Amino acid sequence: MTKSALKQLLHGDRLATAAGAHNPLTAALVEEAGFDVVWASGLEISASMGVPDANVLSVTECLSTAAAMAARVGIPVLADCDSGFGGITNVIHMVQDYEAAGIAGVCIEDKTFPKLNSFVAGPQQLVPIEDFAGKIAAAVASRRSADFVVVARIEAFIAGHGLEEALRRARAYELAGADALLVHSKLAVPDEVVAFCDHYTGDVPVVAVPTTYASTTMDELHAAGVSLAIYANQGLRSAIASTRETFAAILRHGCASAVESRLVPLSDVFGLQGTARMLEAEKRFEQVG
Ligand code: SPV
Ligand code: MG
Repeated sequence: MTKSALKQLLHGDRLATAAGAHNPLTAALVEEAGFDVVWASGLEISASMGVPDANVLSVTECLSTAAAMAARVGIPVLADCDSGFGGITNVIHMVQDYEAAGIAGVCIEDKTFPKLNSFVAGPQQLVPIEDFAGKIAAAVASRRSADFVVVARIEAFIAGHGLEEALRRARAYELAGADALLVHSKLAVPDEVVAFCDHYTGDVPVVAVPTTYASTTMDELHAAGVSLAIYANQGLRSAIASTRETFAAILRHGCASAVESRLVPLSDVFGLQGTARMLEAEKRFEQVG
């Protein structure tokens, strides 16, 4: 798949799906499972480094992780770039670097820098509409190819504003050239996202992250008008649950045999690492000389 695949997926007839990843291995699992897109999740990447999702990691760390994922998978990688790692100049360099690294697109959100994960309790700070529209325009103007996707993420609902504010921001970001609008919500029901889709009259595809409204189905999201659903952190959370159980069981039983039946065999790990491919290449090229 090429980079333009992400744009095609956003404009396709069916709901496109993405899942969160934090390294090339988890990106490979996203691809293997059959998702269309890897979401290089800021939450997952920062959690995997044991730090808060609050711009503690630098743009260089986030970029190198997303680039390593893009190098490993054949499906597009959409990189979560928080609020753009600073101001307009940061956004310009960010877009150039992410595009050069083979990443299919970036998503930036209309929060202040440093950002705070949307689900952390407490106030969330938005930047003025014009400021963020400027960042979107800068991102769009800085890409080399129109295939590189710029997603504008609206945090109005997360920050406690209503539909009018979300729609006002949607119009401004669309006008600034956004390729898609991610409308985020932390409700346990999809009502904000559905209301947004019902009242949004623009032309840009809508992206949703059904983390808290987890029982909303893909069919329901598609019927509401969502083009891309991002399952942003379920992989990480299942890994934490499973690793915890495994480690506790080893200590409880005093040996690892008790957990063996629920582990993947090492051959599975070797497969994900491309070991057979490596051995085959060594055999082929050793005989050249
Ligand atoms: C992420 O995966 O880092 C996201 C989605 O931005 S959320 O955590 O829901 O904010
Ligand atoms: Mg994030």
